[in-house]
Amino acid sequence: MKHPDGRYWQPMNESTHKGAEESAAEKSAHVLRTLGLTKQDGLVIGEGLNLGRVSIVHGATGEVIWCDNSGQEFISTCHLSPSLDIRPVAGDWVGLRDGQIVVVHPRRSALRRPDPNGRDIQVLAANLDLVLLVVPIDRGLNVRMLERFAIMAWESGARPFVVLTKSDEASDIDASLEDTKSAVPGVEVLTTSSQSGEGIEHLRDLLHEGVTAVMLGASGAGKTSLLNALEGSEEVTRTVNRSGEGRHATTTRKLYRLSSGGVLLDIPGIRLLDLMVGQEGVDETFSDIGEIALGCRFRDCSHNGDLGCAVEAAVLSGELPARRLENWRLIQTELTHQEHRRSPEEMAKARKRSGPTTKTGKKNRP
Ligand SMILES: Nc1nc2c(ncn2[C@@H]2O[C@H](COP(=O)(O)OP(=O)(O)O)[C@@H](O)[C@H]2O)c(=O)[nH]1
Ligand SMILES: [Mg+2]
Ligand SMILES: [Zn+2]
Repeated sequence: MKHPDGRYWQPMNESTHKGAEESAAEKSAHVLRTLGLTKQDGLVIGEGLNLGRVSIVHGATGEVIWCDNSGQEFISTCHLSPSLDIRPVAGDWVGLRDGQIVVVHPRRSALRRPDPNGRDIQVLAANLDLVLLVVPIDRGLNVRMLERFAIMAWESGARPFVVLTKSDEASDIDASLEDTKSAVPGVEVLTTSSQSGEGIEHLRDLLHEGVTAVMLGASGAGKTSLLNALEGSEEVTRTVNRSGEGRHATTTRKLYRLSSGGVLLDIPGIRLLDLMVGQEGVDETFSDIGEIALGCRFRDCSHNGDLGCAVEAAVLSGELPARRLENWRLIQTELTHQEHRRSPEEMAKARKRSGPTTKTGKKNRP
């Protein structure tokens, strides 16, 4: 993204680069990288603005971690300019002028859920790379919940990744892994335990610099424990930047800079009712059904008593578990309900305002 007014920070200037002191541009770039800025964010807007990332928004103010022209980092509570046409959320990149959020940068992905009234869409977090689907397996896998988390993740435009938790208390890990693979085909899976430390190192590798992630999981799934396991031992030996300040000294309530370099945005625990259903997310999550459906006689086959239905034939032959088709039907019904509650015009407007969906996110597919 190019903008005539120039960049947030200037490209490194040769003479300052040669100097012994870290240039302001380098400092800013460093701070913004620790906040998760990547090339995909296309960080360009008008002059006289400072770039920052939103940690949390309360009413008419937002907490923003930002950088001034000298490359110094600040955390400020900023008013939302009345001229904003979009309400910023955690993870948004914003332009600040005189302590006010005056620009919300276009989002490259956004996690959404239906508003309590069911008519609007609430954006939970923006500019994500990774949505960790945090699901416990101490009492076996809740397949329906995982499917629904996956749909919501695919709808966000970010990459879903399954984190199975509490493996230390699971009686049959292999069965849960199998269930996961059939519930969300093609999505990567990691088994973890915050108790034994299993999978934690892998999770750290995943959450490296430049990656912004959220944990999508029910209350009690083990999200806070994972965060503690991730940070626990590393906190002590965390890297210190050249100015001598701890890189991760600043942890705000909703935006965590992990010792592994990535950024974790804290979102509320999700209940099944909150789940946002969208056709693209359903198609991605049920890609196995989609593939079999290519063999249905009619393109608009509803896989429900239709003539020449390959999906129902696959259930009869045992190729497709009956439960899988049942879940797909339930979700299709729910999708119709959600869409009826919102007018199509509202849906289109909300999408346009709140960022792209899987259409643009497909390139992130693992
Ligand atoms: N055995 C076991 N218990 C865990 C593990 N992770 C979390 N728990 C327990 O599960 C409960 C909920 O964990 P918490 O991290 O608070 O879940 P959150 O609501 O998703 O943040 C707590 O009692 C934890 O001690 C784990 O890996 N193994
Ligand atoms: Mg928690
Ligand atoms: Zn069919």
